[in-house]
Amino acid sequence: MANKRKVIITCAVTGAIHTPSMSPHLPVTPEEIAEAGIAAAEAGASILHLHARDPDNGKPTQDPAVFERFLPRIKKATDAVINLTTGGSPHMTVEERMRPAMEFKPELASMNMGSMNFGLFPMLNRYENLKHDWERAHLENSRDLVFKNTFADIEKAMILGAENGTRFECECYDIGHLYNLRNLMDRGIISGKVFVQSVFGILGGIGPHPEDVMHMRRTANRLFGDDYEWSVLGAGGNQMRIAAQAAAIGGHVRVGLEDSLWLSPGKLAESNAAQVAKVREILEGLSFEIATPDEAREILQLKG
Ligand code: KMH
Ligand code: ZN
Repeated sequence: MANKRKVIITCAVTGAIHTPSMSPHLPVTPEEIAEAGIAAAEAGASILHLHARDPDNGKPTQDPAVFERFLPRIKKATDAVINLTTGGSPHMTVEERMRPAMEFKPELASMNMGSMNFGLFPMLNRYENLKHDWERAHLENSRDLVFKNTFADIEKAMILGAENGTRFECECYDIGHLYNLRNLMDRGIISGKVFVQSVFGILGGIGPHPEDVMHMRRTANRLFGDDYEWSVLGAGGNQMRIAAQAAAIGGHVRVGLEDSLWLSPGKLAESNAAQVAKVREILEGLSFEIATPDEAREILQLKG
């Protein structure tokens, strides 16, 4: 008999980690971000996690005016849950990172659950010809970068977001981040069902080994019991493998060019929709059904 559990697919369309020189398919302009988001939703993503980029050089920006150029188009064409980043880029200040969520009051916003090293510099070995100066600095400067998310930062952002009815994709890059979230729950800073997005394979966080995925799941089960929904994202080439493993043990999945530029080893993903279609095929092959946007709203207790 088919397993009737509904799996939520999030698509993270462009992000702030990869840069335009790494793939010609990375959405950069508002038009490209809108088209990519709409196609991903049509392919089966019920949540769209969105960042913006400067249309001229692809550098991440949190300027609400740039979000304004693609959000209405996506909202008109899809009923996908809009999830705006508060992570922005690890190089930005916390205040800068909060601007789009404060302006647009989305159903969901990302919330990074701890400060950490965020090592992007190993990518310098892979990409020698970077078109824009900012791309090299972005990778090089990550040797000495702390992605700052103190308890004060998280509390302030969560309280401000909650006033707007926004709920959070709580991004946990390591086991300690689960304990941070538990502490926020215990102090009433966040309540209701929490949405944990476990991130595997960022240098500075937990690795992508199957044992890491199991450890994350077991710890989250112990800390949160029935009070959470779990999703995973695997960075780079770990994306599909981690999605399949996590789905098999009760997880939802996140794909998209923010997290991986690849469709399979050595083959760039030509679109976000291609990754959504691939993970959908894997999930349906495992006899799972895919959650619609309204089912995702219900599962995650969103304002709708
Ligand atoms: N880029 C990811 C590893 C955020 O937008 O808040 C995590 C992320 C951060 O999605
Ligand atoms: Zn993001």
